[in-house]
Amino acid sequence: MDAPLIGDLRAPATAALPGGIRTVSSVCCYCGTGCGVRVQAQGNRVIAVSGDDRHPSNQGRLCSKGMNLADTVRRDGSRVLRAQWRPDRATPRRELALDQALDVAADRLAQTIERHGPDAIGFYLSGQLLTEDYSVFNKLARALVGTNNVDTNSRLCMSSAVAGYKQTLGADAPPACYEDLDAAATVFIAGANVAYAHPVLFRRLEAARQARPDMKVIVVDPRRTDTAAAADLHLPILPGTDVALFHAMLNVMIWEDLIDRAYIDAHTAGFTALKQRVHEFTPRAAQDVCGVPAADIVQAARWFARSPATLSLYTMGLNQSSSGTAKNAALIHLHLATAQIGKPGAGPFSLTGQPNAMGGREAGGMATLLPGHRDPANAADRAAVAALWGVDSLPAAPGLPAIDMFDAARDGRIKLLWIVATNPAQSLPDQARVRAALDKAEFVIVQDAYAGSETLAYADLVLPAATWPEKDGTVTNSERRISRVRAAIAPPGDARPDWRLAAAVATRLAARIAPAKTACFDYADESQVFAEHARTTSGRDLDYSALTYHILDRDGPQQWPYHPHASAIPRLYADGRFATPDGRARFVDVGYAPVAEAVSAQYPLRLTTGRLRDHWHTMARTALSLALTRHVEEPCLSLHPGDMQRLRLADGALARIKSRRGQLFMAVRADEGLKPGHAFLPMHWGSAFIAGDGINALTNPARDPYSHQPELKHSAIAVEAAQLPWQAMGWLKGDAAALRRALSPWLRRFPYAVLLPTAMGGGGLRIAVAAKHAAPVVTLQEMAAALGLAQPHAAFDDPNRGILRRVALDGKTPVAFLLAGDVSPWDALSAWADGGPPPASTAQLLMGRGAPARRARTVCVCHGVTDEAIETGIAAGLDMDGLQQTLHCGTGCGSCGPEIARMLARAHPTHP
Ligand SMILES: Nc1nc2c(c(=O)[nH]1)N[C@H]1C(S)=C(S)[C@@H](COP(=O)(O)OP(=O)(O)OC[C@H]3O[C@@H](n4cnc5c(=O)[nH]c(N)nc54)[C@H](O)[C@@H]3O)O[C@H]1N2
Ligand SMILES: Nc1nc2c(c(=O)[nH]1)N[C@H]1C(S)=C(S)[C@@H](COP(=O)(O)OP(=O)(O)OC[C@H]3O[C@@H](n4cnc5c(=O)[nH]c(N)nc54)[C@H](O)[C@@H]3O)O[C@H]1N2
Ligand code: SF4
Ligand SMILES: [Mo]
Repeated sequence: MDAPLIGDLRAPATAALPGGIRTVSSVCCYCGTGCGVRVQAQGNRVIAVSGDDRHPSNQGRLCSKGMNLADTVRRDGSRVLRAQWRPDRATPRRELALDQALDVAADRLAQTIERHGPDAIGFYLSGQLLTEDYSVFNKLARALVGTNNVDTNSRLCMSSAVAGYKQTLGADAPPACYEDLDAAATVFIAGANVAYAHPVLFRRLEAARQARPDMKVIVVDPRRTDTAAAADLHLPILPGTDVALFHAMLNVMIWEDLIDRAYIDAHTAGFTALKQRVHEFTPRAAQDVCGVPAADIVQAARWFARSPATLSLYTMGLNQSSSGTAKNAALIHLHLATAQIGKPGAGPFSLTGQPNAMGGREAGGMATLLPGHRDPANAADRAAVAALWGVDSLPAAPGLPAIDMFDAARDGRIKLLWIVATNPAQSLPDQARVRAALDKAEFVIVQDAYAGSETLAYADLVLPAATWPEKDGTVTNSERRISRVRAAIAPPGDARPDWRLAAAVATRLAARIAPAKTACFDYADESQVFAEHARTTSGRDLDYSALTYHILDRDGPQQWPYHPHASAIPRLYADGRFATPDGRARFVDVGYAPVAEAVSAQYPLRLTTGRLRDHWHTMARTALSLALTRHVEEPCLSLHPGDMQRLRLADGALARIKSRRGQLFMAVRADEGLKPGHAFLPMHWGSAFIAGDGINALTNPARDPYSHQPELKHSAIAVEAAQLPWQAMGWLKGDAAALRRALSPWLRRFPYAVLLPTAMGGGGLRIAVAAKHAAPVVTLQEMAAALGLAQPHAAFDDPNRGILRRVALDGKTPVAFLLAGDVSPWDALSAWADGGPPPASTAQLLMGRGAPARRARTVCVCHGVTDEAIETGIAAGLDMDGLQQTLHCGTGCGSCGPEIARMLARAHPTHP
């Protein structure tokens, strides 16, 4: 095992001329759209990434994140390069050789199994792993360790979609494909902000609308997102009430005879009971529950049912809910009742979040799944997989889904956690509980690629992982399309592909506990792992047992089910036969249940959380790119302007946000896209970037009874003005990763602190404290020293008032500045540091005189166009074409298009 582990990964997957530039076809490592990319590499550097116009899923398009991928492949201190270990918690971790680290892992696993049994071990994996990674981890957990405790962050993401499909259509298979976006007449988007989260699909939708202007787009989202703003009909529902809305739409369809009785009779079961149930869900009744006008519900039902082809797109607004499975089922019902499925342009299309959450579902990468869409609770399924894996049997005891796995660690049932390619100390709800679990577990292995993750702080053993674009394997995207991911460069340091680390530990563990199983993990390369995995799909609904790397290399990406001599199957269930024993789809008699945590006098606001356009999750990668951090530089809690007024909070003021589980301090921002009583936090900021336990300190771990998915989309909170009158902001030009390391210890010292990685090509820090004088002055001197501002070029100090303002220049441009006490010159200084013109007088600027320039935000990343420039253009009378021609904004990847459209609509309310 040692030879392949150490030796063969240095050569990239494509043939290369020494020293020359080579191009490798691969897939973007972010969202489940699964865009094909061409990676240009030279030596061990990635020099450019562009869209692959031969890839059927994106046809050359990329969004802002994909366009800036090259910028995030860095070696300058952002990566985990060596294994690290601590023999006990009192000792700091030290680096050790990879071989030794693998032995430590095997020893601890063997010990834990011996002392506490296999179910004292939990594997917590990720939808960002490749199918090959999942396969080996899954086999290691179930066939060698002997536990079903192998779950993934897809539990926070796709598990309600899985449960919804299985309950209704019989199998976890999204029936539609991206071509359906071109063919749909009505697109029903529920709980998805496609403009931000699946931008390349949104580009395709925009193009389809342009080609067919009578297409109708309906968006169901409590917030007026850029996606909702572009819709023909926006239903701003109260969070958590989707089931009532969908039931009411079905009620209208039945009442107005818009259902397809022949289809229902021929291809479904269970309609009568559901019909009874939805009887009481009149549009009026739903209006009261959902907060959406009854007339709009009727309109949505008519557009949905009467259109020749209706496609639904849905994601976390449905899935991340204590009734996530019911929401999925209730939406799928609408398709079954109107026969809007199995034909071009139609179907319930769950968009996948992570790049390979689909592959994980296929490979059995969840406690509740086995490879090939099998069920660990089913003895025949277990026996089939055991036979395929060449072992006698698989464990029968149910495995723990994510939240329960961490609860089990917290109460001592799980002793050893192995966490791979996910960052639970930021992304799981109720961080106090999660962090207690990580503290309590006897041994925590964290296998990560980037050095900044919050979870690393809890690791007893760190295993250095290779990451995109250093890994080879396969991923499946939302439309069931399997693509090859190809390495373009070698991993740095001791970093290794995840499956190789798993296989190497497995080999060592087998030698200790089950020598006969050693051979089970003897794979020469990825293609062998894939071949073994593909066999598990044979005869199953997703069958791609005939697919090989060779075919993928020769014929390009392929959709499943894949049969080599049949034509592709772009959409499922065209014949009305579903994946149930009798071939009939099921209507499930589900009721409406409100969110788990109601608002109260003490916690009167409804908090929802979600994504920003240019950040990815806990920002391991996106925080390294200056271009990507410029769209939204600082985290904010968005509130309705009326609520801000009531709470006496101005734009940018600091607030204290509390839930029943935790609190944090954050700046607030008015957002007219929110209804009164609602608040929104981006999910991206954790304790690596802000003071406290991150945004999930607030969120609720209540979960869906079927999918076990937590309700990340709703918690009750209270907001009040923070009593933190003294603020300081500092900035230093330089290497962003090094600055981040230097500045991050400061986060723990203040109630409010935000790190601004990459700000203006350096690193920034904003802090606030309650004390007005003594403590801050000490802090100030320290901060000035840390920023190299002891001898600044220009200074304005007034220690008695706790005010200090300093700038260091290199020639005529700032290289560092510090503002304390009153930070109002920050915007002007940072505009200057961004490359803007120098002020007439630095001294005047530091005294806070002259026009306080607002720091502009980059809307168009491709052409560096700011909101200010766009607003000026709009004020001068430019329309979308004019803005594109003069400023070029929106002419690159197009991700900023919806935002520009919205800015135009705001300026000219009559011309949307
Ligand atoms: N830029 C970017 N793109 C990403 C990601 C990223 O981190 N950044 N992550 C990827 C991943 S893993 C995922 S899972 C997807 C997620 O993709 P999306 O689900 O589209 O994104 P979110 O912002 O999490 O949530 C979508 C919307 O749900 C709404 N919502 C909240 N509560 C409710 C409700 O009760 N009902 C309804 N109908 N809507 C509600 C929110 O207001 C929000 O606008 O994005 C993927 N793409
Ligand atoms: N409040 C709130 N919380 C949420 C959500 C929400 O909407 N609201 N959304 C949830 C959803 S849908 C998701 S998917 C999760 C995502 O949450 P996480 O999975 O925790 O987020 P990431 O930042 O993607 O974490 C990936 C980690 O893997 C590391 N990594 C990157 N590439 C590799 C690799 O190839 N190998 C290894 N071993 N490591 C690698 C990165 O450095 C990073 O630490 O967050 C969930 N949490
Ligand atoms: S839409 Fe953007 S983030 Fe998603 S796969 Fe395509 S380029 Fe990557
Ligand atoms: Mo996700």
